[in-house]
Amino acid sequence: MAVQRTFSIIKPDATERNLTGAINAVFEKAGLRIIAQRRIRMTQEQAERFYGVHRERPFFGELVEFMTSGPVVVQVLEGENAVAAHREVMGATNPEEAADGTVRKLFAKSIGENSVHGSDSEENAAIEIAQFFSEAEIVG
Ligand code: DAT
Ligand code: MG
Repeated sequence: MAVQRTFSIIKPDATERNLTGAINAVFEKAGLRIIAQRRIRMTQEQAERFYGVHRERPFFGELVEFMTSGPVVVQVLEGENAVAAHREVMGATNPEEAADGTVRKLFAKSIGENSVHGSDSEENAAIEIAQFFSEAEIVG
């Protein structure tokens, strides 16, 4: 096991319901350390670039519209096996399939408005972190 970094977003459905602290508490309880964090309003260009891998999917337009609909909190999390540990504590994409105690089971409204994003690999984590943070902003 190795200490890793992963990229996380608290999505607009969660910031709208004032859940930033509650979600961060779940992350911290899972052993993840918040080593960078900023609240932003994503632009259309940022959201399209960030979710570029899903460009051809039928839900792409709706996804970009949702991610730009309100404030998000972008974060870098650090911990043992952080990528997998974060995905586990986030829960399945569809909250109806998410395990008890996960962020999505606790808070997500639907498969689209599912409260959190987490990188799916260490390689993608590095790419996603670099889209939003400089090394100087990350304090491990
Ligand atoms: P995850 O966020 O669990 O990595 P993903 O990468 O497959 O899931 O999809 C990215 C986001 O796109 C997901 O968090 C919510 C949205 N999404 C995925 N599948 C969807 C669907 N069938 N309908 C609507 N939105 C969807
Ligand atoms: Mg994904």
